[in-house]
Amino acid sequence: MELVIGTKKWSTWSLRPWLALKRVGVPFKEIEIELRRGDATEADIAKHSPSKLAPALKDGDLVVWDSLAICEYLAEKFPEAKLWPADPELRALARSAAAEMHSGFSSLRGECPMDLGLVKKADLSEATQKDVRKITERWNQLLKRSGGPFLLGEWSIADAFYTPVATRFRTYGVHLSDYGDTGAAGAYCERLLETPEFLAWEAEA
Ligand SMILES: N[C@@H](CCC(=O)N[C@@H](CS)C(=O)NCC(=O)O)C(=O)O
Repeated sequence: MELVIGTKKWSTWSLRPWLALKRVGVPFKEIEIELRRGDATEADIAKHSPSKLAPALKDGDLVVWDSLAICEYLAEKFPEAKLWPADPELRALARSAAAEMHSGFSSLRGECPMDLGLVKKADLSEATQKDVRKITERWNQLLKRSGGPFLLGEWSIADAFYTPVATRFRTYGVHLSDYGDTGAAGAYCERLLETPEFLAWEAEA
């Protein structure tokens, strides 16, 4: 298998399936394409994927694009890796959380882009503060339900989707205690940034 990814320090979308593939544990080839070069980036990604966006997974002559679709493909192809929780209710909640991240929190995403080489105190807009409050509430709610240590118990695709969020909080000096956290969400945020898989990505970024 080959995973086409964007520049590691910036590409939140690429980080998610990369973490999932590392959890699966099968060898894969990585094709890193430099982002933010306009048409040149698009042309380079188009050699691999019809979406012209990173990430894309190549498995034989099959190309799967979009981070969530790639994670779902991996979960089906490697059921023993347990990329979603085994319990149907926890699995439904994990899918809800991943989908909510995939389609939402646009203010946070726009205002606080992932940049693993940056530390910067940011004055967050009202809309982004609202996103942070909602994420804090969601993390606390789900951690309480599952008992942790990850969002829905054992590490799952939902955690892959929130790892880039944790890097944004670290980069922009966002303290979850200022947004209603009583401790669990902040500890979870740190836990996401301490997994061996994320540390390996960061070391290569
Ligand atoms: N919803 C897509 C989004 C993919 C996406 O926007 N990828 C960005 C990189 S993170 C990209 O390829 N941008 C092209 C560029 O920077 O020129 C997914 O989840 O895979």
